[in-house]
Formats: sequence, C-alpha cells, structure tokens
Amino acid sequence: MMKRDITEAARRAAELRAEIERHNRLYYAEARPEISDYDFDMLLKELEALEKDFPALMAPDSPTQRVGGAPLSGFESITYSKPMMSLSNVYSKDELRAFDERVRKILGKTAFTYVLEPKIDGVAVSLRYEKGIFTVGGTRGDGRTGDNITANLKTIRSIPLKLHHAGNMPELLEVRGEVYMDRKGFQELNREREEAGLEPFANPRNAAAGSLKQLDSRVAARRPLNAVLYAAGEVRGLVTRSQAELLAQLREFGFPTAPRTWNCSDIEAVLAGLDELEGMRHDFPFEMDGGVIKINEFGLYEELGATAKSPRWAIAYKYEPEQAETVLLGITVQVGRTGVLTPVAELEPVLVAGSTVSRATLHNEEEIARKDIRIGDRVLIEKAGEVIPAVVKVNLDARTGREKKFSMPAQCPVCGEPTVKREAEVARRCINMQCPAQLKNWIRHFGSRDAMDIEGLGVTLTEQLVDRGMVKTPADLYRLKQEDIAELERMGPRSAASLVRAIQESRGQNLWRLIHALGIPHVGAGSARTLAGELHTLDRLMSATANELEAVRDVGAVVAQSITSFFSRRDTRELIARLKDAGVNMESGEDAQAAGTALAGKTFVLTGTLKNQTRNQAVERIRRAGGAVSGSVSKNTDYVVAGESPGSKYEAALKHKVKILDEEAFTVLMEAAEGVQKEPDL
Ligand code: 3BA
Repeated sequence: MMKRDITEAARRAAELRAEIERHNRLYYAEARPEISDYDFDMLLKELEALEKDFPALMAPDSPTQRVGGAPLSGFESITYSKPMMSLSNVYSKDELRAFDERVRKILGKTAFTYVLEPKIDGVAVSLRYEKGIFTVGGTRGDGRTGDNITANLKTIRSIPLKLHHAGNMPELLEVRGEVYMDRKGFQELNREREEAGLEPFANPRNAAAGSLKQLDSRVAARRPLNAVLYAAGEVRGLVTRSQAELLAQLREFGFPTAPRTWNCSDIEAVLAGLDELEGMRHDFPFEMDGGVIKINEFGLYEELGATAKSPRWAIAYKYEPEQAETVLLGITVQVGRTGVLTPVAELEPVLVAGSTVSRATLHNEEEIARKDIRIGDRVLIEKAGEVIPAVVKVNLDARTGREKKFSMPAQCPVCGEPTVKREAEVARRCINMQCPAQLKNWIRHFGSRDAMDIEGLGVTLTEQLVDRGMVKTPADLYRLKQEDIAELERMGPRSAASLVRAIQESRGQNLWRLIHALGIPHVGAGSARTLAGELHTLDRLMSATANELEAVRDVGAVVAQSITSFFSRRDTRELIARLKDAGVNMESGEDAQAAGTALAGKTFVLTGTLKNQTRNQAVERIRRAGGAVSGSVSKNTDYVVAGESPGSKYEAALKHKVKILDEEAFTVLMEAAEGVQKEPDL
C-alpha cells in the first residue's frame, strides 16, 4: 500500500472501523452477512496495515483488537476459563511458509510435526462433559463469554450426551469444534423456507448460526445440524500429548471428527496435503473453505504462545474464492430493510464454483467508483462457497469506450423519497421510515424504548406481524386483538394479553415520544422533546411553517424542511388521523412540571461508555431531574460524566476545571436528586 499522510489514513481507518463493525454486527448478531468472509478479512487486513503504519491511529476499541463478535442476546451467558481463541488466516502458500519460518525461529532446534485438518465453515461451539455427561454448551461469543445454547446443542444427534469410554473417564472435558449444516440439508431447508415465503439463508454457515440462535429448541431440532470436534478447552483427569492423540481420543469417546486429517512431518508435507484436500473439496458433505494447520506437539504450545487474538501454533489457510469473467449488463438498486441502498450487478450468466451466477453485489457507490465499474464492462466476479457473489474488478483491457458510468439514484427506487449519504458512512440510504422496504424497522422504531416504549414489541414479533400483513402502519398496532397475537410463534395467551395492554397503554405516552416514533427524517429523540416542549400539540407541529419551526431552539433549515415535507404527505396525514381515532395522545403533558427540579440549571456532558445504563437512559435521567445535557464542554458545564474509554471531552473537562464524575459518583448524585422529587409520571 502507498504511504499516505496521517489525515487521509485516519479518515480511512475510521471508515474501515465503521464498515467492519457493521459487518460484524450483520454476521454475528443478525446472521445475515452482506459480504464474503474473504472481503471481510481484506477490510480487516487493510485496517491492521494502517494501524501498523500509523501507530497513533491504534485505538483500544478497534475491531482489530477483538476476537469475535459480541455475544448474542436472548440466552444466558457462559464463561470459559480457557478462552476460545480465533485463528489467523493466510491466503497463500508463501504466507504459510512464513508461518513455518516464524515457528522454527521460536522453537530453534526442537523437532516438531504438523497436523492438517479441513477447515469446516460452521459455527464454533464448546461442549462441557462433567463425569462423562454433557452438561452445558455454548457459542464462542467474544471468546471468554458466549451464549448458553445447551438446549439447541442437545438436539444435534451426532453430539453424544454421554462419553463412550473404557475406564478412562475424565472428570471434566470441554471439547470444541464446529456445528455445521450439510449442503443437502441446507438446500432442503431453503426450499422449504422459500415455499413458506421466508427469506432463504445466504449460505450453510448462516443457516447453522441461525438455527443455533433459535430460542425455541424445537425449531433447532428440526434443522439438519451436525458437528465436528477438534479441540479441548478446560480438562481434568485426562492427558493428551498431541493433536493427533487428541483427535483419536475424541473419536474413542464417540465424537464426530473430521473425515480426513493429515499428519505432516514438515511444511512441504502440509502444502501437499492442502493440494490433496482442495481436490476433495466438493466430496465433503459440508462447506469447507480451507485447511487448519496445527503444530502437533502440545508440549510446544506454551513456548509459542499467542497474540491478543490467536495462538502462534495454529493457522488457517483459506482458499481463494473461485472467479470468472462475464459482462455487466446493468445495475439495479435494492433497498434493504434498514434503508441501505445496495447496487446489484445484473450479469450475463456464468458458471462459478459449481453454480450459475447472474447477479452479484457491488456493495456501495464508493466501491463502484474505486473499482471504476461501468455498465457494459467485462468484470471478474468471485464466489466463495455459497456466499453471495461479488464483483472484484474490471477487465480494463476489454474496454471499448461505450461503457456507461453509473450513479446511485437520488430518489429511493421503492418509495421515491430523496436518499442521503451521511459523511461517516459509505452507504446511501433511504431515510423515509414509511418506505415499504423498511416497514419492519419503522414498526420496531415506533415501539422502541426511546419512542412509544411498547414492551414486548420485539424484532421477531414485529417480523411476524408485518410478514402476515397484520400491521401495515403503526396505527394498525392499536387494532391488534389478543386472539390474533396469541397465534403467533412463541406467543401464548398471557404474553399476547400483556402486549395488547402495553400497546393500549402507549396511547397515553408523552407527545415527544409520539413525535419521535413517527420517524420523521432528521428528527431524533432530542429534537422531538424540544418540539413537543415548544409547540405543545401535534396539530401545531403539523401546521407549522418552515420559518416557524426554524425559530425553535436547535432546529435548523434541514430539520424544518424535513418536518414540513413529512407532514405535507398524504400517507402521513392519514396515519395521524388513524392514530387520533385510536385515542393516541397528541398533546404535551405538563413536561416541565412533571420533571424534577433538583438539578435545574445544571448542565451535564457525557463521554465514554457507561456500564450500567445506556447513554440515552442517562440523558433521560438527567432531564427528568431537571438537568440539561450538552454535547460539548465549556465553562458553563457543571459536570462531565466519564464512562469507560472517555474521549477528548475528558481532557476538555480538565482544561475547563469542570467537575468529573465517574459512573459511580454519577449514580450517587442522581439517586440523591431523584430522592428529592416524587417519581415523575411522564
Ligand atoms: N480447527 C476451526 N480454532 C480449529 C483450537 C484452535 C482452532 C478454530 C478451528 C484455536 C475448523 C476458531 C474458533 C475456535 C475452538 C476456538 C478447525 C477449525 N482450531 N479444524 C487452534 O474446522 N473450522 N477456530 N474453535 N476454539
């Protein structure tokens, strides 16, 4: 990579971090990745290289510093005394030889051998056997804490519930490996899903991850899952001296292991094994994306040690994704359910990695510009396993000059409203929550903590309500009957009744919550509060002119314009009328009086991450006690609340000699302030 100057590097690093975090979220938390693992690794590698070239850019919260994704929610967590590490990846034989060099340099004259295993593209899990009985199992999570998914793991028939043993029963054995869905099961599952009108899984890995994430183990039980075990975690009462011995022991205990592994005397034998493995690639029933190379002798592991994330005694060799050249016939634009516009390449059909590809993702407009992709170009596409194919590059030699440049539409192709591109993001979005492509998101937003605060209206429920056509706008929520809801998955009469109650109760919410819930572009919870405080009724907000709105504190031209255009729409007016009919409150309660006064006149600035509350909760708490929250520190600031890894505001606080509160001190202050007022009924 060319050396760049630090400002450019900082900009790119920030961009990469945001992208990586987004893809991490899509991959781990939502199990619906948008890019291939390969592309993800390339982003991570670019960021690592930048941080190496510019150590000043290194940040403790950089995604390069973590092992995996955050634990998924909805499950109890499980903590590993021996963390589940991750594997570093290489993509070439040269890099693999370099790995071998490093190992030999550390070990000096000590002799060692390698074990080569196929790298199964599944979900890493850990299974705990106490006195031979399977007790708990979990996902990797962040390596130290994962989700307790015991119930789901117990539905996998190839996982033994008891160890088969011959007098050598270990007191404790944690075994680790991969849960996967075989190709055949994956195809069947997707066929069923499509017939049922559900979105198919993008690849077997996601299908496995999605299945293990089911809160109802009966759903997981119906999924064709399988496992391969290859490592040990915490162990008491069993000694194994090498990986080859461990694998043999695991087999004896009755665990499924890889159908084929290679014992290799040196790196050349590993390379030969990798070639043989690649030839068998399509014979395995599971998706396999490379090989894992491990030093065989456990006695050497301590000396080799580990980096922050991965052991130095093992490495993954990943196959390059398969590629093919074809013609880019056109570019269409899809709108995702978060409003992100994704350009999609419409291709002349071509065979790659065993299937015909006629569409590929182009990610976003910056990617198109960076790769200079034009309609009519001959393009190289790649497909790694069953992952969505992507356009890698243009064959510039084949250019005729008749190719056409493409630009992202300024209007959303689904709803026709203007699209925006925020500075820190690569994606262009439709920010119209009422856009049909985003209905689920809008309903979720409407009921969220910071909006109408409808408890129980979660993601899965919202999905079902929208998928079944029961909810087409937020106003439909108020017409839901207990009987209708009780029929939905994971719902019973009790939870249905409490949801209906929560929905009905939300009709009395404060005006600012309704304003925020409407999802007016550019109007967040903060501006919603100000607007409610100044205008007092929704009718006045609806009839206000842009000029009147701009007179409101903190409301600028963009926000004012967005509000007037929002309320000038017919669908908005219809929605408001229906909400009114449903009895939703459209007037401001006595906000100012309801709020406490203990902190009246005090201004707070928040920085860093709080442990016991979200930023929004802290803000709400301060405001309820009569205090104000500001974005930057000045001599008028009374307190700076500093959470973990505080930013520059912390220094600003020192400079202005503003009192700094850690979370504990803040809590003490708030409890005192809340004690001198009655619980406000907002
Ligand atoms: N071997 C994945 N990690 C693997 C034990 C180490 C390891 C893997 C492996 C760390 C595969 C990282 C997640 C993890 C258990 C931590 C394999 C495979 N070995 N054959 C060296 O087939 N995908 N993945 N899993 N501990």
